Amino acid sequence: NILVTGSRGQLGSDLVVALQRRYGTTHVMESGRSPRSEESKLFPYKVLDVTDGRRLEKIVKRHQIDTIYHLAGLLSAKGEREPDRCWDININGLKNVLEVAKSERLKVFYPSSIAVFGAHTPKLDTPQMTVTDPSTMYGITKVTGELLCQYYAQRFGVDVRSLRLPGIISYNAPPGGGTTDFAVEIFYAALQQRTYTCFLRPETRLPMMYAADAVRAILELMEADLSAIKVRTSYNVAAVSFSVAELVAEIQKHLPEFACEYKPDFRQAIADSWVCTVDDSKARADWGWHHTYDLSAIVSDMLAKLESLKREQGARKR
Ligand code: VAH
Repeated sequence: NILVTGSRGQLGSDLVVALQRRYGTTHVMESGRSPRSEESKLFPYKVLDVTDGRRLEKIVKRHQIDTIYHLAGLLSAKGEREPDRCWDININGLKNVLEVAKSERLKVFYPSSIAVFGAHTPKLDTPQMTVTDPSTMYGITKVTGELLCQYYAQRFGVDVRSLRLPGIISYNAPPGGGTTDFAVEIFYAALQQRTYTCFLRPETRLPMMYAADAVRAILELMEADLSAIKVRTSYNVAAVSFSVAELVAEIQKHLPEFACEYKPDFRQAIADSWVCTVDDSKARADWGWHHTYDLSAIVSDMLAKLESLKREQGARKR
């Protein structure tokens, strides 16, 4: 059986659906810090704070868990507001997962991030092996997390696999507390108010990925032959890189009246400390990674999906 921590987050919401489709609903146990909502009572769910290692171990043993997708964590912007909590959840939570993986012989997925990069990392075509000198607490926990994963893999033989994910664009659940959140918020704003105030400057360029691609990357990494996995810190994976202005222009192709204003805040410095494009040739060579959604495909699909969600909600109300 599979356990997903932080299953109701932005990535978890999409990953859980894919896991349920692949392995069957009853084999996917979701977990998070808050009690589940009424509508989802049909699916296995446990209240779990990942910093509680004892409870985690109990759940793993009682439900014969063999694989954990460990998505619980605090993102970059929130992490800057609450650095102590960010360290506690991101590091002690991961340590608990790795400990139980070691004793119960579990397989683990760990999401790292392009937030591991920093001021001295090459900004273009960032290599797999490069300087990782993050300036945020979130980035520091991700670098530490990658090294912890590699340590548990090499020292104790834990099969833990990881991706350095870029910003994720998705429509099932809103993002919470990240610096790349603008790339999701902008779609809701474009459809509802036809205007958006962005907290980053127009020329800010970041690596991004559509959730469908991110979910497939995770599944393919986890299903790859053990012998194919050569990187035990975390694989660079890339899809698209675009500036905020380019995203706005692409949305305007569908909604010409849409306008974006810019009011950069503290998140600008975070975005500026990251990279623009990532070299993911190692992931492509080792286990066949490839992306499918480019910017125009992401924008058309996002707008279509959000429109149809709105129609469904409207129909339900009536
Ligand atoms: C954040 N979405 O904005 C995350 C991410 C690439 C950055 O890890 O904090």
